[in-house]
Amino acid sequence: MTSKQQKERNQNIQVFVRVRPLNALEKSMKSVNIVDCPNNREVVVKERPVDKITRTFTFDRVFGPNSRQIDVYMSVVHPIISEVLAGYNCTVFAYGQTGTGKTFTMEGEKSNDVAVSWDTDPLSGIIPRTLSNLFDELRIQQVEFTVRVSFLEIYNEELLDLLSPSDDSSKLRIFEDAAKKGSVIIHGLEEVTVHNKNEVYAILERGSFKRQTAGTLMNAHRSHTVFSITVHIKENSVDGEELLKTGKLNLVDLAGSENIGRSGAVDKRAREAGNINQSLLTLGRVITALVERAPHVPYRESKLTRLLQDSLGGRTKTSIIATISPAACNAEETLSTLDYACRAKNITNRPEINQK
Ligand code: ADP
Ligand code: ZZD
Repeated sequence: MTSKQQKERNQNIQVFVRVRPLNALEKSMKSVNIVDCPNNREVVVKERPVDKITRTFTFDRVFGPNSRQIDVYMSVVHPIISEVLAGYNCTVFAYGQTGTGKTFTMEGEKSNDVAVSWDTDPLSGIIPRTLSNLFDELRIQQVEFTVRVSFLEIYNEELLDLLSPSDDSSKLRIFEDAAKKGSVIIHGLEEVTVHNKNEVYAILERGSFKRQTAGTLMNAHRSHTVFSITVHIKENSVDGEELLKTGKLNLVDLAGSENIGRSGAVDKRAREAGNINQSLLTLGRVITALVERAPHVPYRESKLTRLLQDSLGGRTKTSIIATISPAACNAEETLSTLDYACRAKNITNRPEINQK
């Protein structure tokens, strides 16, 4: 392969920003809006409104406070569905301060109106939309397929299986996949086969219910959730040969990024309070090592980065959605998130189709 071809296969991580609307708390504090989205690629932060100092950041796409769930889905995830069906592995991360809309974006919420079904709910987020859209696409393509999903929580470097009927997650273990460099297998993880769209909602409900019941022990702000969808497709080529393709999509809702300072180090107060999130910290270090092209990348130092190693500098197509608040009172965290997201634009992956 020529070096030009090699370069062509390299693909930067795609980075998106979503700004949520000013919320009631911020309004009651009389905190003003300091974030402006002049067009769909730029976000401008009034760092010090008094002396008109602003900072401008550019991304693959910026979603303003009036953006809808469907807008984010159509720009970020819809194009990925065909990649997954072609046999690529893809990952979408949500990164940002607690309360800025990571879960709203990745999962969504249910409208109060009971007449609205989950797959037409305007508030439904990326996970339900992806499953609904995936089954539509598979039906159109008229191929033989299987869809499997898993739903995992990482809290304090422990794994919790959100789809397992058992309360015991101690049997979950991460193994390197000998057949595929950079990818891992989680032994004991429940992989639920979803036969059609009608089965989706009950499975999501089960996962979110289990998380809530475990949630009394776990701090939602500090846990990461990974929802994975694996699609196996059997196709007959023109000359009658059987073709097997596998694609996977990981949808990752990261723990709140507060406490991780702008330099990527843990904030001093957080450290003293024992609020060190090993997985989030290591994610930052992995990104730093990759953008600086350091010889050693510390993937093995946390559960999250071990699980998602292939998404960071590997063979997966990766996107990040950074979520921010528009309020002056959150300026520090907002700038920190935007700096982090900007740095991540420099990571390159070399996506490859899974062959059989
Ligand atoms: P996070 O997961 O980042 O902690 P959440 O998704 O829980 O944040 O969002 C915090 C609150 O803000 C929720 O009440 C949610 O409904 C609201 N919210 C978040 N993003 C948006 C948005 N883009 N539009 C409207 N409301 C939003
Ligand atoms: N964000 C909600 C779940 C939560 O924090 O519990 S919203 C979406 C993805 C994965 C799991 C659940 C959901 C969610 C839901 C809520 C309640 C019961 C079942 C599912 C949802 C919301 C809108 C459309 C479909 C699924």
